Amino acid sequence: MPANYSGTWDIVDNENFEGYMVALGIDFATRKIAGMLKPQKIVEQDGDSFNIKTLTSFRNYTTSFKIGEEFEEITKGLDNKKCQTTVNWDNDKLVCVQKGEKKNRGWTHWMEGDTLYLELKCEDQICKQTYKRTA
Ligand code: YOG
Repeated sequence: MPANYSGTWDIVDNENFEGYMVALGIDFATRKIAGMLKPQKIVEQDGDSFNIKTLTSFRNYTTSFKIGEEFEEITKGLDNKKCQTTVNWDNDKLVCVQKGEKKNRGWTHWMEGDTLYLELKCEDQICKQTYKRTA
């Protein structure tokens, strides 16, 4: 049985989001707005099938995937790039690789009780986010 990430999660910590956004090539004005946001994640999971919504007052972003199946991800409303994306289990961690223009791009999720962790990486930057379950 894989871990179940389903739930509603609110951000409580966001370390080096600025560096991650710079690495993605996000312009200054957009970074200033984005840096103020308090994203909420809504995860719907059925076994190896996922729908992850990242919701904010500025923009929303949704991705759907099945574990181990590469798909074309368009990061619409983020840096607007095309990636060949694959998400795999590493024990109970979710490990995403986003192949595309940017080197070393991807993210990892893991859970400890009612805390959800997310590390986002791009090139030499790592952003560390922490979320608490609210539903
Ligand atoms: O999540 O890949 O949970 O997709 C990363 C924002 C700000 C837009 C959000 C809107 C990167 C302007 C998605 C922020 C910054 C700044 C919320 C993170 C880019 C543009 C939509 C992500 C995964 C894992 C699932």
